[in-house]
Amino acid sequence: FLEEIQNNRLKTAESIVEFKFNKKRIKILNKYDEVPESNSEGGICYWMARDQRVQDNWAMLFTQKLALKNKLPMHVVFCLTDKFMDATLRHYKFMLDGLEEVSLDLKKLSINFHLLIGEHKKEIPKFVKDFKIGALVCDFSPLRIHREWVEKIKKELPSKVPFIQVDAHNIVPIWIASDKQEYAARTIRNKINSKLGDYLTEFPPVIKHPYKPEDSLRPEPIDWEELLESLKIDRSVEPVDWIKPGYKNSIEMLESFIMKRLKHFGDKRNDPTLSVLSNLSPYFHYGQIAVQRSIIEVKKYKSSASASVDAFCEEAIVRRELSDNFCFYNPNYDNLKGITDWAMKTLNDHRKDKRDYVYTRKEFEEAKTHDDLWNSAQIQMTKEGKMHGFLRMYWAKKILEWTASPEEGLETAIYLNDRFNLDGRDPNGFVGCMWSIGGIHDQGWGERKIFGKIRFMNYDGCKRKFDIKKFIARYGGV
Ligand code: FAD
Ligand code: FO1
Repeated sequence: FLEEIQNNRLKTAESIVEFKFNKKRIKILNKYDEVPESNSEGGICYWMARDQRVQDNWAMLFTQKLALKNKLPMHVVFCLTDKFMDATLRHYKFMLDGLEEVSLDLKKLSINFHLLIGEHKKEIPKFVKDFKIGALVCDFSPLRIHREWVEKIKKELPSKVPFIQVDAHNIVPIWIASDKQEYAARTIRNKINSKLGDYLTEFPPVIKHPYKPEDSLRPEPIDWEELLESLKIDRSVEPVDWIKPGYKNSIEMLESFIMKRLKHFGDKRNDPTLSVLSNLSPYFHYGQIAVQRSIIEVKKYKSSASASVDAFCEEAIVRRELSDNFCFYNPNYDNLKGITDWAMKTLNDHRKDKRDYVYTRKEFEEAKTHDDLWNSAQIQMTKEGKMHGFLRMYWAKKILEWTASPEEGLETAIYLNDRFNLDGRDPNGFVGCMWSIGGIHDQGWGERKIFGKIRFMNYDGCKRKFDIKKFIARYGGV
């Protein structure tokens, strides 16, 4: 797969210079859009954050395009902070192992990789000044932490340095897909699918960079082991070993999905006792593989597995880009102020309903509820770092039912999801929890205790869908 993909990139274009880069993927964040002649000798810099990969990365490609055009060197910087949304050892290990591969891949392409440690708002502008950077490129995330980084860096940048943002995560750039918060998948689906002809293209290759910086500007060698040791992070959540981080492993996971699981995806993706899912979400979250790459490759099997290919595209394009849309246009994407009026009203109408069970966060975390299926799903998440997608809905909805208030329910679901799922701290996660508990992107249903009109799910419903005894036996959530 790796060679075949690289060959297809080379067939598309020898390099980004010949490739017609779609300018709608970029947004000029300050008032300059040309690289100034003077004081740019240090080169062009890509500040990498969400899309942690070399190839198939529009932000990386735009950086190289600018550097080649201006005959300048190219730098990539990543700023590491140990205060990232309570991420634990499990998450930092997965991410740093992937970044180590990025640094090695960039070295082979004569592109410098610098790992900065500290606050983004200080370290990035400092790097731009110290290295006489002529233009700064960044990638895109709708989350407030990233948007604050961008805003603060923009204020600190030397005035002449252009600051350009590229949406390297979504296939249809977020600002092209829609200019407002969408109501549901059905209202964004056509807005995205009708533009795939323009945006779902092959990628040109990132090539060996011909312009080298002066020797004094060489990056420091990185001791990755020592780096992980030095982080002040919560080490009580262990790394998992069933999924290996990094670009090469993500392509292998894509290949195994296509070869072994895709054909059942269409009709079996909601059965947690079967191994049918792509298992790509951890790689998507850290940007170690491009969603666009996975779609290009999966679509090649349209003729032999049409329903599965359509289902995968619906999830990985429409549902995922709907999540980015929600987080981008709704500042309250992770709290109940962000849900619709009908949903808030219905939850308020049932705020005083008697809860048959109420659990503490610790009891939830330790899978100590009365429900063996819920406990098994929790154990799958804490042990494997990835709960099956179908069970995440049931799991979150039960937390609404077994906490004293919807606010506490939502906070608990987001906390546990982000603490244990490798793919946590992601727009999909906030939207997944807000859909389950706050009914976003959903309609109202028959009114019931506690839930009001929020879609209800229960044990018997799961029993009808899959062999819950088999799942419970596997995870022992008695
Ligand atoms: P596959 O079924 O193979 O799907 C492939 C890709 O499609 C996924 O990687 C994802 O990018 C996208 N996708 C699939 N289902 C959804 C969905 N419901 N919404 C948005 N995109 C989707 N996803 C995360 O990435 N991080 C999270 O923290 C997260 N938390 C969730 C919490 C709850 C309560 C719910 C209901 C869903 C959550 N999801 C989250 C969405 C979904 O469950 C996961 O994306 C999916 O299970 C990841 O596994 P996979 O890649 O093997 O899935
Ligand atoms: N991005 C960073 O730029 N620096 C970090 O230190 C960092 C840590 C981190 C830990 C867990 C995790 O799930 C993601 C993390 N990210 C980090 C990546 C983050 O997803 C992107 O920066 C996004 O742009 C933020 O939305």
